[in-house]
Amino acid sequence: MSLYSVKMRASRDGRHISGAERIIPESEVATTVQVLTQRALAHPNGVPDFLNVSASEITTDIRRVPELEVREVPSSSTADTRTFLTDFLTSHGFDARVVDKLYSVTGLRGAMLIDARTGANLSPDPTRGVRVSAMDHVDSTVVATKQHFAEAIVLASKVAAHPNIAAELCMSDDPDYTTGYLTYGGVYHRLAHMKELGERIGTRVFLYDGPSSEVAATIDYLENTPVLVEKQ
Ligand code: WAQ
Ligand code: MG
Repeated sequence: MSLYSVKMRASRDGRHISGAERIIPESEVATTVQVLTQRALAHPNGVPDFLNVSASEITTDIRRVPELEVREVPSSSTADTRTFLTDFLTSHGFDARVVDKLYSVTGLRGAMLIDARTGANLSPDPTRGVRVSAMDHVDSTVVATKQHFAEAIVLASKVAAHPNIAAELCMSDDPDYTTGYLTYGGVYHRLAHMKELGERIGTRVFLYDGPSSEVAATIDYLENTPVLVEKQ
């Protein structure tokens, strides 16, 4: 049976509210479209004035990539987490000002693609960001509510599988979800207290470390190459 890539995104006044990505068999398209539509209409960030759900048959090869290893990082406050991020980036040769970007940008439907060496924004449209799509876990199931961790590890594993992406930082923009992550070197560092409960900030940063001639191909992989994530 053919597989479909299903995408949902919802916004109000051009500002991102929610989105989701799935790869599912044809027999699950109808249910998935309905479930994701309901999810978009019941999001804590507000009721959308624009909602798009699409399903397209996958006609190219699907890549399988390994699920990242998860490591829980102890933290008892947002100050702790910010210190961990700054120290980690600095000690791995990145510019720690990336952390300030994570805490100051909100409302993109994609991620900021930032040059890991210069800090320059490489996103073709910085107001939109780069939206990773066409991915799922090999063992996923259709569920009505958002599964923050399960969905994040799929996105992070697809992104980290590209050799030109050195690291990713993520803070949920959902006001009731304060756990975020930093990926680097095949590890998903899970961070409690990424922000204070109730805050409406949140974004993603991908650190690009590769030839400038390969930026477009890397974005094409992130947006379009169908990927299934599997546990090792
Ligand atoms: N591609 C690129 N960027 C995205 C995508 C995507 N498909 N989906 C979301 N973003 C960006 C966008 O800027 C959002 O505003 C931001 O990320 C946050 O998205 O281990 O829920 O869906 O428990 O709110 C992390 C789980 C959950 C941590 C992250 O992000 C854990 C989350 P949200
Ligand atoms: Mg969100």
